[in-house]
Amino acid sequence: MKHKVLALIEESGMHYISGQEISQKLGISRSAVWKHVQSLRKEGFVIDSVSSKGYHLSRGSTELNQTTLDTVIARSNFLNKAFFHESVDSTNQYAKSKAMDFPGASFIVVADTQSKGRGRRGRNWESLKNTGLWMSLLAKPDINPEEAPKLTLIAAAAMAKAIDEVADCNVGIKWPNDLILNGKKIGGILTELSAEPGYINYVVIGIGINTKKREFDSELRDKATSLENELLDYKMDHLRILKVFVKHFEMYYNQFVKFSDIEAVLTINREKSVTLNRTVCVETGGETSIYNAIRLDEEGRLVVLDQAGTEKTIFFGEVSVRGINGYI
Ligand code: BT5
Repeated sequence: MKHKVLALIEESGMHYISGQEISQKLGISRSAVWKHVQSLRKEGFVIDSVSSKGYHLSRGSTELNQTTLDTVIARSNFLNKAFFHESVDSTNQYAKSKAMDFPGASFIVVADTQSKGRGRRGRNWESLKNTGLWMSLLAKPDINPEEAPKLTLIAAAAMAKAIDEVADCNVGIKWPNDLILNGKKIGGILTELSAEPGYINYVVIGIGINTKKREFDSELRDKATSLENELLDYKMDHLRILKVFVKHFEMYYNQFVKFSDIEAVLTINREKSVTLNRTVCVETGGETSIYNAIRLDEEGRLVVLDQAGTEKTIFFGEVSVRGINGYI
């Protein structure tokens, strides 16, 4: 309930909201509202109160914790639950372990650190404490399992836009799941599916974003970077990135699940692509082939040209883009 009180005070922005209005909207007494406000103040929220006007948030928290994560959920019409942890093995793994405990629910899991963060195909994802935003969304969309890879494109578009807005930069997308800044990887997406033929039990979309200024070890130095490493003016603010991401994700997700429409998502993926018009190596079944990437089709698949000029469509398989220098 505390986060709902906070969400209402936050929503009123520059204006005061009366204790009466909060108590009516949430169906609790005015003294209960007051107790929640007191408890929020203890957590560092600076909430002014004026007897004839009500409450006003003069300084919110920028910290991402269970309370602030709950306010994101309170505003969402898609997410029902949030789990914040200091440490987990993997937020994707944790989300999966909770999938059956909350039938019908969509939820978000965030952790400060992961001891076994994972990339695609069992690869490692380095997730040191307080160096990045490590999160997973679990949803139960009523779509054909074959459509699930589109959720990676939706997450890429929503996160790239969120980071652009919050950190004032221009994030690129390396098809289908890498987020790129200044030629290096700042983030990756891992979408995992539990399905039966024609039916999705749940899908988990895991996203990792490097935010904090830091040195990467020798394996990652040439290809990984973080927002603070690249952007002088940016100071890590996971809460803001998450809020803006959820807003965009929800919009694209609803459009997709309700109307099978990913047009806006494709436009962003095309505009932000660091893959198109480049030479790409495509690895399938241990074999690597070289193509020219020419477009994303209406399903979000990568269309390439082989050496003989014949078009081929890539959906699955590994794509690594060959650059002259650096990671892309
Ligand atoms: C990915 O895989 O890029 C998907 C990464 C998803 C991570 C999130 S964090 C929250 C959630 N919970 C999880 O357990 N996972 C998700 P892939 O395309 O396979 O890239 C993996 C490769 O990226 C590794 O083999 C490394 O080379 C490199 N890598 C590892 N850690 C990195 C980091 N922190 N930043 C940039 N690159 C990294």
